[in-house]
Amino acid sequence: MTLTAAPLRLSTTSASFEAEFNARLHWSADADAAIEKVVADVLADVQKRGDAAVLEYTRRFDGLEAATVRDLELTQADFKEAFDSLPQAQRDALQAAAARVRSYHEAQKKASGESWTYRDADGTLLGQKVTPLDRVGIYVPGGKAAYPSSLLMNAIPAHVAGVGEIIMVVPTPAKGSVATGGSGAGASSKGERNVLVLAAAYVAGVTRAFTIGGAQAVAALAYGTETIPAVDKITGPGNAYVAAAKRRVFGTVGIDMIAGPSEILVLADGSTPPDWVAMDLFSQAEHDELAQSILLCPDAAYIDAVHASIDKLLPQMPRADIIVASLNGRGALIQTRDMEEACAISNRIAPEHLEVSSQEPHRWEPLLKHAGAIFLGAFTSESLGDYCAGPNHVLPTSGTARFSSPLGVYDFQKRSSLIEVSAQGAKVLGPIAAELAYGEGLQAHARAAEMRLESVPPSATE
Ligand code: HSO
Ligand code: ZN
Repeated sequence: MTLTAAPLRLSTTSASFEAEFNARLHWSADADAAIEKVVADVLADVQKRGDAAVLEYTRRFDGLEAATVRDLELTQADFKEAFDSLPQAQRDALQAAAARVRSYHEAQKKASGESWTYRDADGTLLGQKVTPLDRVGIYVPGGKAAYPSSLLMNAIPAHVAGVGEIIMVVPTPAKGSVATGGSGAGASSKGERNVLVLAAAYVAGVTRAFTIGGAQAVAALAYGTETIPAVDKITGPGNAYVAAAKRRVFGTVGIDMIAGPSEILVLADGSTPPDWVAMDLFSQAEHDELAQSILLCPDAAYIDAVHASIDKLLPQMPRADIIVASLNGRGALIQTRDMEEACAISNRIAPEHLEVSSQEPHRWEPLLKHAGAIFLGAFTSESLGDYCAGPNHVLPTSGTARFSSPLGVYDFQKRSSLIEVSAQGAKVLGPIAAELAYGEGLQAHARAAEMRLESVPPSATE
């Protein structure tokens, strides 16, 4: 069977544009009642029974047989061994990527992650103290979406922020396992380990790691067990069970975001080789059947050329079936009246990744407001950002770039306000506070403020 890519072709001048555009763009990750039920039970059970429940679910879902949770813990020696086992080129690439991601996040910390104070006219000191989280958990999916690059993107900003301990969880299902429960004799506590993930853990400086996954791993990190320490925040992508579990433990711990399928939007003025654009569209389409790849361009002949490139390049792609499902399901090639209109539509979509594939990227960039990451110029392929440009590849999806930001150092920090009022300052603030407190009927608040006005400083009373 030959695969044919048939992404929706639209023009903003057509009468049906709005209806077709809205139908194609819509994405809803509605909660699945069956998943919610399983996850709620797993969370409650791990909270109640700790290690014993983690062992039981790991046996049931991953087919891993372990007597204790300690048997599921990876060591620094495991990380080092994985790293050392890689070919030199892969080790070098991991380290080069990590170094660039580190320096980007160090710059981010300098620009917006430092404490500050100032004194107002009464000598009152005001400010903000920035502190890192003590301990975070990073979820790394097993299976087809196990991306070592994502581990770097989560762990490095945590490290740069100064997080004390980074606990990784990564499911390692038993070799050839099915979710039927442990078979007893012969079963092992060692599942299919992803060497690149362990090597990335070495490079990124993960503190401890457990080969557990699913809702049980999220529960263990959120509530803590006898062996697994409770963390303050859980980050990292996962399947529908992991996403549901993260939503539910939010409040007990912080979470990063609930990521939807990958998205790329290419805004093209027709000057980039069409093959490049076709491959960039493929690069997100190959992640997932539900990924979204969109081209916006004012030039119909150029859109035809990109479509021809898609047809030409598709047969070479090992993941052609995923690419076709994604392009045909959620992809679109949209002809706009001009580049200004293309920018306006891009803002409506608020894509995760936005490529400005133009000779004049800086002309259009000021018009672009909503996007997780903006890639300027024909040489900036989105894939460079996924691995090694430096900025984080954990980005807001599904239009959430309208109100949220890439994962960053700030996600692993928190802020405390600092206030130091002088005797002089108390005289100014006291009456204001007292007035408002009486208005709210809160006498103690008012009196606490007024006492500072009446009294001499404590050091003067013997
Ligand atoms: N593009 C993905 C991240 C990734 N790409 C990992 C390759 N590996 C985030 O949307
Ligand atoms: Zn990617």
